[in-house]
Amino acid sequence: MRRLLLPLLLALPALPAFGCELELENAWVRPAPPTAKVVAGFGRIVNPGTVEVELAALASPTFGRVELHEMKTVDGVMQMRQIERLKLGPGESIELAPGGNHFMLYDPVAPLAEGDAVELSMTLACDTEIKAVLPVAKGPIGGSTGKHGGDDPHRHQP
Ligand SMILES: [Cu+2]
Repeated sequence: MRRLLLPLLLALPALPAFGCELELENAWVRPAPPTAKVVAGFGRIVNPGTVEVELAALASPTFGRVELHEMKTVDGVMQMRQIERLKLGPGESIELAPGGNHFMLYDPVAPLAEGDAVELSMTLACDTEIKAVLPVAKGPIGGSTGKHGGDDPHRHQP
């Protein structure tokens, strides 16, 4: 085993920031009543690169604060908790969907209506900033969202 160890260590140089990026796919923000102090956003965060990427911060010019949340069952009760620093290895992704992980957007500066767009920036630990625009819609746009197929075709819940 010792003979194998050395070549392995040599094959792991300090990884440069090259290829450090995240993509946000099929993202959308759920419409909310004008009085809502918080709205939720969904989509899929993908690491298309060749290095591990760490999401350090989220922000939006039209919200006071943005967090990434996960749903956890604690003592039989569903609770949401902040994912402080999401890490995705090369090729990994995380799904944000109703009933599960989500963006939590606090304190909108103006009411959101369907058809609006929300700017979101993701700051990575490698000092890269990724900007995305999320449509305000009742479901992911560009997916197979049929108007007659009910409100939410994406039911991942058992
Ligand atoms: Cu939340």
